[in-house]
Amino acid sequence: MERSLIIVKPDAVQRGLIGEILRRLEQRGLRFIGLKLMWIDRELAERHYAEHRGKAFFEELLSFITSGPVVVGVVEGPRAIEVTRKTMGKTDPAEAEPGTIRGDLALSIAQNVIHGSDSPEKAAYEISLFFREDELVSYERAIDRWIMG
Ligand SMILES: Nc1nc2c(ncn2[C@@H]2O[C@H](COP(=O)(O)OP(=O)(O)OP(=O)(O)O)[C@@H](O)[C@H]2O)c(=O)[nH]1
Ligand SMILES: [Mg+2]
Repeated sequence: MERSLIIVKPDAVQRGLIGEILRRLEQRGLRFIGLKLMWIDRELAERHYAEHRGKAFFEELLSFITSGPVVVGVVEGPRAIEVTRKTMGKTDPAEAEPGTIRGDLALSIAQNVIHGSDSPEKAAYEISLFFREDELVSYERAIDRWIMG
């Protein structure tokens, strides 16, 4: 079982796509064990995107992710990191396949509607940035034996 951090980015919140994006992950079978709406401040944004410090788009990335409220969540499931990334589609929506979140809902690499962790190490780090341990809820759904079996 793996966990991944997802962020419904400010563009998606403004466009009224929170439900649509969460729906796709939920219908894939992933189990939400943490979920909240928040406004990311600059300090948290810098820690979350530390790997991109020094890149040409770093300032633009920080100002975008702090430009409005986001929804952050933790999903759980077998190979949840890879499954989430495949469901999201490629980083540049122009290259993302139709049927993926970005391939259906986005056009611009700077405004690509969703974030998902890209490795188990990053997932653990990102989850700890956004959620306290007591905000994550361990449970099983009755249906899980038909999804995660
Ligand atoms: N403006 C701009 N933003 C970029 C560019 N490349 C990447 N980004 C943004 O930076 C984010 C992080 O880049 P990556 O971590 O490489 O891509 P990713 O893992 O698919 O996306 P995240 O899930 O958001 O981390 C991307 O989601 C984009 O929004 C770029 O060339 N220009
Ligand atoms: Mg990334």
